[in-house]
This record gives sequence, structure tokens and C-alpha cells, in this order.
Amino acid sequence: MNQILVTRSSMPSMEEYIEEIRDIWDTHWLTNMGTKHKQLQKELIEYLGVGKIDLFTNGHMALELSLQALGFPKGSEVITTPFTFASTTHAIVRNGLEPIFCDINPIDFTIDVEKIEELITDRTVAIMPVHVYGNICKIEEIQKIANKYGLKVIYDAAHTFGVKYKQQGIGAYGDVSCFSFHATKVFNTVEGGAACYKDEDFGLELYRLKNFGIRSQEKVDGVGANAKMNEFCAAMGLCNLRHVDEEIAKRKSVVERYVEHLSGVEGIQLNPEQKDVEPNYAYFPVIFDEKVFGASRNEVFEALAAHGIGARKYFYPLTNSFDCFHGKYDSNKTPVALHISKRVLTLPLYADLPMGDVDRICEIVLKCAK
Ligand code: T4K
Repeated sequence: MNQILVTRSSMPSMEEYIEEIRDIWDTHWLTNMGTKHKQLQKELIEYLGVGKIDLFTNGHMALELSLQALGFPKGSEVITTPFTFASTTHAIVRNGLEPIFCDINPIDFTIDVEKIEELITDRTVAIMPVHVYGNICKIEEIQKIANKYGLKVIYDAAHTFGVKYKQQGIGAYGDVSCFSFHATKVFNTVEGGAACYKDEDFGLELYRLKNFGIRSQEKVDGVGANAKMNEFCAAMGLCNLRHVDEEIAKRKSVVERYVEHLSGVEGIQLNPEQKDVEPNYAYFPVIFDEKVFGASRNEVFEALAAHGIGARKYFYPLTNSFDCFHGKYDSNKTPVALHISKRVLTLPLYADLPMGDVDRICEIVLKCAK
């Protein structure tokens, strides 16, 4: 059976990639901020419309080290959402900080800005919202709250490569915005990530954390880890960046085909179009209301799986009910997130997904309705 998975990595032609890495055999320069790394940094600043950018081994290290670079006292509280990938919550916990879970709104699944202020205490130091599925958070409201209480804002922008809000690249918002360039993302460097920011002192500390605190050959002025992007990953990024606009346009066509089939179907909620936002069509989440649609999310998941179609339950379970937290958090305190996580299925989406496959996926989904 021809398997269709939830996504498929975008890749340049093999010839293009080989051409890009050819000179590495002359230089033997494989990592440690080489020419590919520097070139990608420069091109991304321009493409993303951001002030400063630092590249990382992956999106998680960008998030975790960004939080560390802000230097919050251990035990400080960071307001975030549980409707996300493990990375967001783990970045907080691994820094010895306390995640305080705010609920999401049921329309675009980002943090419910009406519920942030009631969670602020004298230990709160930051808000870490997630632009989930590429849907952007209510940026102005979040910044207003942050300014009022003197909090930092760290955006988990893993899903929002290339998204613009009011014609401004999304990475320019907040104190820091972190992207993921993982194989499964709209833009990939195989594994990779980036932190975008404006403050130079923050940048210096972040750089220390990503490169052992090495300032120069004889000066080490920080206790850092190693989270540098290597030259082969940067080369993949340089190639993929040349094609990313085309990739996003193709994703748009796939999404439009899904919408043609599924919009207006009773019991199905689709991802919204957001005002003033230029989207990147990163994911295609569908929320199933079993009572109205006639089949549960899990039944649709199974029906698709029986046909070799690997839809995914992004994001179920909520991070605040992960086993690793041993019941420390209560997911009933984020009821909207809990409700959505039990009903959501993200359908296959990638640039080269054939329209015939989209039609077939929708046919199987719609047949589930009783
Ligand atoms: N914040 C958020 C909100 C995130 O969603 C993520 C990552 C992060 C932070 C952290 O960023 P990174 O540190 O990862 O850069 C995947 C990804 O591994 C992960 O990057 C992503 N979020 C998450 C939502 O999805 P899995 O465990 O679902 O991946 P996996 O291996 O099941 O792959 C999914 C599908 O992708 C496969 O069915 C086929 C396709 N695929 C996968 C790989 C690995 C490819 O086509 N090529 C590949 O190389 O986590």
C-alpha cells in the first residue's frame, strides 16, 4: 500500500546540494561558524526581516538556551501553553523554571490572552507563547501585558517560518523568537533552529551558551554548551531557502484543496485565516466534534491508518499531562486545550502531496461521518 505520512521533508535536487557542499572538500571546514553558517545567517536575516539571528543545532536548543541567556532565578514562573510539542515545556523545566499553564483560545489554539493576567504572581518573569500550527498569537495584547508587568516574551515560533504579521516577519516580535528548521518543517536544515532578537547583550550571552563560552582562543568568559549548526546543515538551508517561496505556494494549493472538500461540513472545524497575516501553511489541523460529525477523532485516525495514511494527533497528549511530570500539573485547569487535544487530527500536508491523494484522504474522512 502506498503510504502517505503527515509530512515529507522538502529537499533540493541532489545535484544542487552536491554543488553547494563541493567546496567543503577544498576547505575541510565542517563546523564552528564556517562560511556556509555565516552565509545562511545573512540570508535569513534578510528573508525573515529580523534584527539579529543566531543559528543552532535544533529549534529546541534555540529555545532552551534563549531562556537560559535571560538569566532568570531558578524557580521563577514562565506562563506558557500545554497545547504544543514537548520542547516548549521542557525548555522551561530544564532551566529550573516553573511552567504556569495558561489555556488556549478555541479558534486559533494560541494562548488565551484574556487568561494571562490572572496567572501572574510576584515570581512571574516571562511569557512563552506558541504560534501553534503557524497561527500567530495576539502579539499586541501579549506585549501590552508584558510591558505592564515587566515580563520578557519568548515566542516559540517553531511553526512560523516565513509568516508575516502586518507585513513584518514574525521573528521580529517579542524579546526573542525561536524557529525550528527540523526536517518536518516548512524550511529545513535537516536539523536546525534559530533565535531572533534585537538586544546585543542578550546575543552575546546566547553565543556564549552555544559555544562553550569561548570568546577567543585564549579567552573563555562563560560556561556554555555546544549547540552550533554545522556546515552540511547550513548548506541544506542555503539550498532550501532558494525554493521556500515555491514550497509555501504549493502548500497553499494543497490547503485550498482540503478546504474545498472539508469546509462547511457539520462537526468539522478548520484552521482559521488570520487577519493581517501572511501564512505559511505549515499544518492542516481538523477538529472533529463527534456528536455532530458522527465519528470521533480516533475513529477518523484509525480509518486513515487502515488506508496507509499517517495523520497525527498534534498535540495530544497535552504537555501538562505528560507522564514525566508525575501528576504535578492538572490538565483540567486548561479545559479548552484539553478539549481540542482530544479532538484534533493534523492531516498530511507537504508541498508535493498530489491533489489526488488529498481527494482520497478527504473521501476517507467524510465516509467516517455516520
Ligand atoms: N516547539 C514546537 C512548537 C515544535 O513543534 C517543535 C518541534 C520544537 C519546538 C522543537 O524544534 P526541533 O528541536 O525539533 O527543531 C516532529 C519533529 O521532530 C519536531 O521537530 C516537531 N516540532 C514535531 C511537531 O514533529 P515527531 O516525533 O512527530 O516526528 P516524526 O519522526 O514522527 O516525523 C513526522 C513525519 O515527518 C514522519 O511521519 C515523516 C516525516 N519525516 C520525518 C523525518 C524525521 C520526513 O519526511 N523526514 C524526516 O527526516 O516530531
